[in-house]
Amino acid sequence: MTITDAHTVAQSSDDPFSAEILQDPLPFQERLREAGSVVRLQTYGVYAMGRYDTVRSALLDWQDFQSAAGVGMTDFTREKPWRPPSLLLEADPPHHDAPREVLAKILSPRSIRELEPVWADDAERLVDQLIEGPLEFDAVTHLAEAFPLRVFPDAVGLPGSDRDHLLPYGDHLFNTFGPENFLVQQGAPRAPELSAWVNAQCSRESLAATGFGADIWAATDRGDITPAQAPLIVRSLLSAGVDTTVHAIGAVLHAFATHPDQWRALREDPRLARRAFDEAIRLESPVQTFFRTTTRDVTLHGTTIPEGHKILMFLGAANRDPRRWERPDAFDLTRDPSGHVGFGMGIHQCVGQHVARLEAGTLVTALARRVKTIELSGPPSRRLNNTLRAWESMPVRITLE
Ligand code: HEM
Ligand code: OVM
Repeated sequence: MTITDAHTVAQSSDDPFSAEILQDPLPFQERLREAGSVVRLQTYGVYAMGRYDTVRSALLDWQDFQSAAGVGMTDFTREKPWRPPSLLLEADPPHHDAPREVLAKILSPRSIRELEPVWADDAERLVDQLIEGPLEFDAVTHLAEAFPLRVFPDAVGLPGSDRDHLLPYGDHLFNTFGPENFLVQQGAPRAPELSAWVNAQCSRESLAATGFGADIWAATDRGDITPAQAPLIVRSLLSAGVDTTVHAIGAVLHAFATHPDQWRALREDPRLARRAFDEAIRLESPVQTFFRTTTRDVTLHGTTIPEGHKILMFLGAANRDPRRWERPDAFDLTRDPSGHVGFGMGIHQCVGQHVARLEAGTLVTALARRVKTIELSGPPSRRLNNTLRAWESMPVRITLE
């Protein structure tokens, strides 16, 4: 990484989508923050930012940094996207407004309150089931995947038993926000089949009479959105709602398994469950990156990003920026993690964040009731993904009260 003067842009020859950096992105992220506010990635000819202030400002500035050209590396104004663009994630105002308003209402804290007792009960039953078996198990399959796959498709109103298709679909989708590298190539053969399956779940007829899916279709009856928009908005839930929470729950479980003092603190004060989840999101940033595209020449701290260029925002780097966070690498339940950008910021800030917090909150609370200690019983392994910071497996051992 060379740092050049203020009139030319800092450059980096690192490839953040290489297997080596995806395996452990933290050293690269530090180099990125240190190199400057805006750094050009020579491998791809795109710009990158990793400092908290810069990432936060860019997220808030949707006028200069648009999403409609795609939030991956592909520029939708030059290249055809692999699937029709999302009406939320890959849209700008005014098109973004109506879908966002509809979904924000359906997923608001108030609307999802009725799910709390249901999910709390589901979480207790999952934990009860689990602790009847061996007390050494894989926390990815048995908890991080099992719980979201049990509760979220039900809440959307998906019928059927093939809900496990959601995981490889999401894995591939999040890979496609990066370059067309080995990870995209690995996922490509199954993509048409998985995509067709997901699209088929989005019609009014395939969805249950109640649930988030039905709520989205009901908004067409009121004229809040058009019937052509509804299936794509349901698709957003199925795209963004599963792998994210799986790896976020993985993150909080890993944090507790490696910080026994924090687990004890949680058990003493179970109200800390939600703070623990946000602190784990800050620390791990399960969604590591998103791109924007400049709508004009934008000058930041002396560096001009020309119009029509892609900028890669490192949420993960911003969430560990020592300029913003004290002891950024510590998992610390006495800290206030609010203001982290793990859910984004501004008009695209995660519309599903209350759902995610409810899922994790009910699961962590159920675990804290029964589980006295949780520790790694072997080395966990990463699942590489161009966007997600994910676990493939996490062997743990628990002891009970
Ligand atoms: C947007 C992260 C869970 C649905 C976002 C964004 C981030 C994010 C960073 C901002 C994208 C941008 O600025 O371009 C996460 C994380 C989750 C999570 C870390 C889990 C802990 C969920 C869930 C749902 C969901 C459970 C659905 C129920 C969405 C949608 C958007 C979004 C539809 C697009 C919103 C818009 O563009 O207006 N999420 N998400 N997410 N998220 Fe989440
Ligand atoms: C969508 C979508 C897909 C992936 C992620 C996301 C994190 C949204 O289709 O709207 O937000």
